[in-house]
Amino acid sequence: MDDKENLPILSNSVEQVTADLHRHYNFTLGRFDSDDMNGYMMTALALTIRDRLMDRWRITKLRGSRHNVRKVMYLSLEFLLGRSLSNAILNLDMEESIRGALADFGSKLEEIESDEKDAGLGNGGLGRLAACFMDSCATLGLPVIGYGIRYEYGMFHQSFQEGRQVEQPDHWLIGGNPWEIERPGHTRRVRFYGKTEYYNNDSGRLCARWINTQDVLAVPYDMPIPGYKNDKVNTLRLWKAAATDEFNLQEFNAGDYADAVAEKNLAEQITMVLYPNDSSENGKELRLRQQYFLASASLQDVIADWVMLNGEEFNDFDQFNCFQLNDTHPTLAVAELMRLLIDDHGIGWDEAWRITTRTMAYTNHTLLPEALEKWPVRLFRELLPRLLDIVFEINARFIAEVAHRWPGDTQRQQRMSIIEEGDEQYVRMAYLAIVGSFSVNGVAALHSQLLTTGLFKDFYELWPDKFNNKTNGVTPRRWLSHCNPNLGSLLNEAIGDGWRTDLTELEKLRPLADDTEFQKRWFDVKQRNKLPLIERVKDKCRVDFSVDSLFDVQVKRIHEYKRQLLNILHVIHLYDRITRGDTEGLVPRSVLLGGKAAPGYALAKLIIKLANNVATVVNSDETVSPWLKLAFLPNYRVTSMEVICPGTDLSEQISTAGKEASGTGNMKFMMNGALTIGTYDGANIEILDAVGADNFFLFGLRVEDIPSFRMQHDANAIIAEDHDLNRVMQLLECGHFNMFEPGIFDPIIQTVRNPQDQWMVAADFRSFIDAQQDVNVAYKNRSRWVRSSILNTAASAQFSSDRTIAEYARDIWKLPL
Ligand code: 26Q
Repeated sequence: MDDKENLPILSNSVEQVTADLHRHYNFTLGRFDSDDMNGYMMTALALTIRDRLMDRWRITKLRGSRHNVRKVMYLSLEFLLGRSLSNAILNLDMEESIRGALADFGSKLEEIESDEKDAGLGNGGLGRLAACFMDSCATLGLPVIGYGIRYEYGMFHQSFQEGRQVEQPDHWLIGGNPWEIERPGHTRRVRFYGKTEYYNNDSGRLCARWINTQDVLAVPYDMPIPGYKNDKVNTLRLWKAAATDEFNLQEFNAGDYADAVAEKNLAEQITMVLYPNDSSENGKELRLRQQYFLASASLQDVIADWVMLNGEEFNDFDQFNCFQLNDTHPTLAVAELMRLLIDDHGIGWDEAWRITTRTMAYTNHTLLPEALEKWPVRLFRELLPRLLDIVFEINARFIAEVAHRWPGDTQRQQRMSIIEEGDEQYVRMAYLAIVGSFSVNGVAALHSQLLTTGLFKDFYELWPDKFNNKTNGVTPRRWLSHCNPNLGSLLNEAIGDGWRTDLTELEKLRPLADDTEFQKRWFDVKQRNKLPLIERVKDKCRVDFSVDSLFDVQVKRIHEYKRQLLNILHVIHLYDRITRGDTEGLVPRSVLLGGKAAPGYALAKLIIKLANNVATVVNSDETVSPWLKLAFLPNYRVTSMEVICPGTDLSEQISTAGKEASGTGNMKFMMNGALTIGTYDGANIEILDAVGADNFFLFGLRVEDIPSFRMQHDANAIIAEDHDLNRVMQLLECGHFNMFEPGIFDPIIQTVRNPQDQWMVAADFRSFIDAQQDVNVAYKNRSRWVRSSILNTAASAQFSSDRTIAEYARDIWKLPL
């Protein structure tokens, strides 16, 4: 080790941390008074911690950039980081000294932490998964760099007006982001529009170049990703768009100075806002610009580093570089790497294709056919003409391969073509990703299996070895250590603290599940964890949850396939029972919903309105509210989940079978000792296998049952024959929850009654109600419930993202662990 690699490491003594806090507060931030101290104190504290990350960061980078180190680039349009302060404190083991230093200012750590805004650079599961993966990569000491976009506005802020969702912009960078480091020296240039020109190079070879382009600069901002107590700090590089200096020189010279400067906005628009849609928003040009901007800037970055170390020798580029594509969103990277190798580095097609297809790996996150991304060729041609040439060439060669393998099967050629034909041509991004990658993975066992038998069957027949499964996971640092310190202490006392880095240690809990003394302590922790959640619900929803009730929670994006509606129907059913006086054996229940609807998704927004209206009726009825409460928590985000999952008894994972690729909230709840009521879908299946059927409430149709069930049953007959469902529908249809807003819920009623209802709400109602009755019975037997709760945590080890990342490293990335 040379001395550049010695860690000077700033001291973590209370004295040194106090001095640094003072220095940053007074000098870096220029604060002399103590008005509005907390906001600035948060920044001063973040800078104090960042100082301690710097040398570890520099050394991690130095080691990762040597020429014989294989590295991975995780490309994602979303990184849903949430807050970073508490995570850094945990991973650097600084809590004690910081608490000591803050005492000097008369501040409390909890209050300062709450001043940090969430980095909401993602929609939901896919974005949060990227963040958990970054944490695990750093903790496992793997050379993985995240590449994403520095959106000026993250996921919108949600509030309710008369029960309806209202969206407000999330200007999260206001007040500054103390974690990011701007690196203007690594700025890249990304091209748009223009056309392809062919020319003969010096050796007479026909070459292509992309001319008359309108360029945008990509400026990187690096965020540190600290590993857990291992002195490693990885990098998340987020790109911001900036205008080039020559931007609209013409107008500028014509004297339209102000107009020319205003035009800069056009370039800077690219990274202005996150698309708040968690299924594809088709055909929006700005979105395609974002995708290419990320792909091109990131690839240029990696190639520039490569050339610096290796010169123009790309032969073994694939041995040292791997790009993981987080869904199809960054898939233009396939065509862009081809372009860079061929046009800018003079490599022939076959060699460029060999390098590309040994470098790219693709993760799929959806089974909904309507969510598969496709782009109109017309738009693609205009924005990225040179890329389209390359996509067409990739497709021509690929179709020739298909024709060779299945001679005469023209239908198959059409089915598999990267270009969808029809009135309008489209580029099918998933097919481009599969053709251009050496690995294609799903995110849970069922999902990966359904990809090979359904959506991507043809491709599986051609290349069975490309396909694999990597069941998702979540980081136990944030989702157990940080969010649930009460449980953490109990675990430490019971089984030692090895679980913090090796979650399989949780298995040691199993023998304690029947220990009544331990059960009592476990129960006490859960009850204590309900208190902050009760406060939050009271504060944000004006609803009082009783600590003695069963906490029944469904938090996730609002989607028909996730079936929040089924949950609401259950609440209406309980309400109906209670108002009829049928409360015998009933356990008091507090039902919590949370989640955002895409602003353009009318039915999802109406489901929110229904939930809020039902809540008003249920909570204001004095005969009902001792038994049942319903609240919809506004602005659900990463930080809310940190309060919610430790206090939850029952986790609702009730998607229509075959629709939820994996789910990751289900794992966070399980780790924190919630029991799951769930369908046979996504990672629920693996949770059920791990914990056993006695400790899981399974209900509903299975994927394989759905087609034949649909042939034989229709929703209206089911409703007519099911007394309870019939009453629920009557309450909805008579306007009981919308007395002064007649007819507003008709679209919801229609979906439940629709014989073609894709989401099978009526079909699964009876089974769901029965499973909820089992939950009720189970909760009354405290010892049995707590035993199950302990066993859930004990069996949750496999849902650590450390396990997931170890599998990516071994099977796809070929990184030594
Ligand atoms: C695409 C094109 C244009 C605009 C938006 C989008 C877009 C953005 C986000 C499409 C999809 C998403 C997000 C999808 C997502 O979060 N999927 C979830 O991924 C999780 C992690 O694998 C799984 O656990 C969930 O089951 C899956 O729904």
